[in-house]
Amino acid sequence: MIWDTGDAAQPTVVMGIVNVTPDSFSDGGRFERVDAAVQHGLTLAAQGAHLVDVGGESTRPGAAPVNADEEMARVLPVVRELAAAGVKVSIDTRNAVTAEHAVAAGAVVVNDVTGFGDPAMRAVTAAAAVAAVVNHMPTDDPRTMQAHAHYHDVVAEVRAFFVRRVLECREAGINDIVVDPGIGFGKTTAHNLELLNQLHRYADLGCPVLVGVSRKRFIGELAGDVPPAERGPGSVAAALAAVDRGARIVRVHDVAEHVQALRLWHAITRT
Ligand code: HH2
Repeated sequence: MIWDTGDAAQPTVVMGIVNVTPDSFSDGGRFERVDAAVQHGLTLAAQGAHLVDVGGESTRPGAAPVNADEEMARVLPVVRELAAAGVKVSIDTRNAVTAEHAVAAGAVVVNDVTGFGDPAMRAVTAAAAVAAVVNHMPTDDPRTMQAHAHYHDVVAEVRAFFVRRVLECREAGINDIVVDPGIGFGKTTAHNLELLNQLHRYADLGCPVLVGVSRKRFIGELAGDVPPAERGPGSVAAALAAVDRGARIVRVHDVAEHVQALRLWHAITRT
């Protein structure tokens, strides 16, 4: 089972982030080369990541879109090599054609930040019989998503989206579905905090909950204008709060730090 760590002492699944992009907000450019990205993925796996999430397009607010050919040129060799090395790979893409080739190259999870609104994305994922991460964002376009950060009740609206989209994914034939409230995707800091604090309200959906808070802007803001590379402690704190409220999977840059924190947190809370 992909969402089962097999370790009762540390049951939270840790998804390590490998960005093969020149412009990711926190580590852009560092892992642009294929071999460096593969090496980084192997390092994260050795540090205790249960799977690694490979992405070729930055989705930070205002990021430039990447066409699918360019995206595939970036990610497919990385997916292939990591999968061949025995690492479980998730493909972070909003393009069905990229997802299709990535699962053929060995990816076992499709992580679509636009939340599987594209029927082609649902069809590709169902045909490959791999898992889907359904992320919430209020519009399909990362460039304009912050303009859509308006909700009457953000927790309820995201929940309604999950109910609808999980049903559509099931109808398309996807069996393994994870939901993700999309922290930072068309959300203000207040929305992010409310979603994290109310995460337990998604427990009855029957899907594991994934949360991605690592190094995000709201952490820098609340910590007092801290740049991305220095947001590790705040990221760990936010991840633990999410796990406390039911998150099964955390998507993180700093794997070793999170694994250590999770071991301690679980040891204390199950005593
Ligand atoms: N966040 C980012 C990218 N993909 N996928 C899911 N399911 N949930 C998230 O919260 C999430 C995600 C953004 O973070 P990062 O990959 O570090 O940055 P960038 O998009 O700039 O590459």
